[in-house]
Amino acid sequence: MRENRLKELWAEGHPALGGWLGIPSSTSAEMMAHAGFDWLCVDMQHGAIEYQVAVTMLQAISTTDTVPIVRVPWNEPGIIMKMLDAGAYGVIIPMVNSRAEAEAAVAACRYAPDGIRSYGPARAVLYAGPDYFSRANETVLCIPMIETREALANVDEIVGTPGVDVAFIGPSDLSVSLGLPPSTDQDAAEFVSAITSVEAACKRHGVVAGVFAGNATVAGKRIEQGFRLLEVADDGRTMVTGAAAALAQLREPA
Ligand code: 3PY
Ligand code: MG
Repeated sequence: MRENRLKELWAEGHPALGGWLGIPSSTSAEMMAHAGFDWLCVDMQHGAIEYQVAVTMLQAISTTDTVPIVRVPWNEPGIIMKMLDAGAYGVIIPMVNSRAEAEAAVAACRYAPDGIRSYGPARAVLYAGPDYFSRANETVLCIPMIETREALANVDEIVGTPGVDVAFIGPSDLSVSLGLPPSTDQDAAEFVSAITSVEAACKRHGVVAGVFAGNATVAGKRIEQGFRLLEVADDGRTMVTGAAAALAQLREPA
């Protein structure tokens, strides 16, 4: 079975730098993959991506060594299993708030006896190899998101759930849940301590800490704080920022 390169990076002590895909296009997914990210996430929660185009995006990512990850719309076993069958090497699961919800997320990602995943890895065998079934449980990543006040209160129970590989902070939802404006980074004491407490819980349980950073500056800060799975850039914002900068260079300031 094709190895999961993210696990190799972590074993060597490196952070894994990722991109986020919200544009429903195999073309832009292929371009982002060729930019050299360690991983890319096809975001089926927010943005405009449905199942069929998500599959073509996973196929596009497969033209490179970039590890394909999917964020599913919700902690629901049907879509988790379907995206793993489509070849995702990890699933990011929004709004996991308790031990029971973390256990359900893990169960959906694992074949028996570790879980309840149904067998039928239609595209996954093509991407991973014919021995997919025997190695999938140890290879695909289960990545619950910590992004509410409730999840913070239960962080040890969630992060310590057997089978959780990474705890991934959604800083915008976390901010909103804490009564703050949505942001990937801010100075409010409650936000700062939430970030450090999730990282500390990950360290206690030997789990990788991940975070949506939003840009390279915040990603660099999070790496210093101990995070090892980092979203660094997304397709839409990268495109618009580059286009706007080119125009600004030529237009008179208003
Ligand atoms: C959040 O910041 O809440 C996220 O889910 C990142 O996409
Ligand atoms: Mg979120």
